[in-house]
Amino acid sequence: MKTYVYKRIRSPTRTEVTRKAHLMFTKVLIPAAALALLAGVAAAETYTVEMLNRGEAGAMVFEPAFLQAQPGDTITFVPTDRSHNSATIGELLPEGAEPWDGAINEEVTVTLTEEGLYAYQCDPHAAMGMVGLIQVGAPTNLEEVTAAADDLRGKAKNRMTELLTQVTE
Ligand SMILES: [Cu+2]
Repeated sequence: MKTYVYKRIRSPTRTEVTRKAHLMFTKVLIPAAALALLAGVAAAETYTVEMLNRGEAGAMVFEPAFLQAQPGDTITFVPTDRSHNSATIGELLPEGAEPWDGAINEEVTVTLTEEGLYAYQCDPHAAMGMVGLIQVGAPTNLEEVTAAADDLRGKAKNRMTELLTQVTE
């Protein structure tokens, strides 16, 4: 007598279905989320500010002297011409923000994480008006910087006052 062996074709059990969904989650969805996160980080902008003997605004300038950025953006100050530096002015930066103090002829790169205004200058040429302003997000310290701009020496006062008019609330 012949015996037939039937191979049972079974439908997936509940555990298998759950397992498949789990694999889908770990193999597809988590990497997708990670990529989206990475894309968010990569979206941070990088700006370049040149230090010049002469620019569109006249002699001894940062160009652009006013910059609007977002938290996490990076700014590089490039010593295109010699004998300049970039350094924050006293306390004229947002609370909790890191000051910077570049040496003469030094290329400085800063990542700005705190919202507010960052006022900076070139030490040897500040009185000639070589100052700059960066707005990161909302101008949280606008009052302080506006009040302090009055105390700046020489042409620095005029230029900083002009830069402050470009701040948007
Ligand atoms: Cu300078």
